[in-house]
Amino acid sequence: MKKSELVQQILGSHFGKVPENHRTAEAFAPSNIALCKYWGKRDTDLNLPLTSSLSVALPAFGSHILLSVNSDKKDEIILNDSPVQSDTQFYRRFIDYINLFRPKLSWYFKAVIHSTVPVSAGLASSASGFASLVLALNQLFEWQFDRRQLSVLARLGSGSACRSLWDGFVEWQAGVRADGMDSHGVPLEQIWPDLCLGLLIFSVDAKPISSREAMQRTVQTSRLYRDWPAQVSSDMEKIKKAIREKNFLLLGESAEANAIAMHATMADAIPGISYALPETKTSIQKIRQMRDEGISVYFTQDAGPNLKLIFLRQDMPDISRCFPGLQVVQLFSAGTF
Ligand code: 2P0
Repeated sequence: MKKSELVQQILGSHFGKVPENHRTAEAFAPSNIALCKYWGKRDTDLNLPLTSSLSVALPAFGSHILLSVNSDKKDEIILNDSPVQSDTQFYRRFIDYINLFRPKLSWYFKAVIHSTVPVSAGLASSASGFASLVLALNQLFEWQFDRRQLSVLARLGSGSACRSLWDGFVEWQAGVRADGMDSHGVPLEQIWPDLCLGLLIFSVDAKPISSREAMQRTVQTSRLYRDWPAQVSSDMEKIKKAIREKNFLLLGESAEANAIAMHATMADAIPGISYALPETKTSIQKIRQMRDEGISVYFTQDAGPNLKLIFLRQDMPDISRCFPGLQVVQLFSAGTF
């Protein structure tokens, strides 16, 4: 099934309808960091994953959008106060997505976006971007869809966006259906106020290879990828148990092992893929050394060189001392420390 057919099916009688009130819709969605990663698709058009994944939201980092009808007869995107040029990948991805919902060819959108997430830095800017956009579309067109339906729609923009419709822990259940209607985020009810995440940013430059391309190459060429689904099943169980029981050691060990296994599948792809910078490697060594000294800190790494440290609030002073540039994010009440 093609993306456009699926959107028509989901929108039903809303499809092609121009809203009566031409007001401005406003929405915010947080970024999210996976503790159990999404890496590999069973359907590249619908962004259907081969395995489930689990993330935690970063409420202080995300995308805020004002979406309205543009009377100027052209699509217009303003990102962080600057117009986005039509020859950029950002513009094309945004317009390709919004075309799925355009009620008439003569209908144009204006989107004013403020993102507090560095674009293309492995901090999931597309996740909060597409999630906020779908929330705004839901308002503008008065669909009144629930979050799970919106999660399905956000996934069509970017897989990880389906986890950005909620705060806190969210499981993206892979689902089995060919149309992907059972592949969406499901929020976990547990909260963990003492859990902290620290961002260790070494570079905000665009990645040498997009995560989309990297995961596709990994699925197609990496022999180690054969073991990935079993690794995810086992890590997912451990991470959910750790969250239920507030067992920090189990959470840290399982999330870190999951990230290491994901990067191993990439290294094994042909040609091999590595996102690490020298600073990534020395910081990983430092984290291991800190653990040897009794400080409970773990890391996860996405499709980029930056690291996200996982630790408990009580250890924040020690960890901030060892990593002076660390940006600590509160996960269960908005703000940074
Ligand atoms: C994740 N990543 O679970 C994993 C870990 C990167 C590494 O989700 O092709 O931008 O748009 O579905 O969502 C990045 O992948 O990819 C990602 P598409 P997406 O957070």
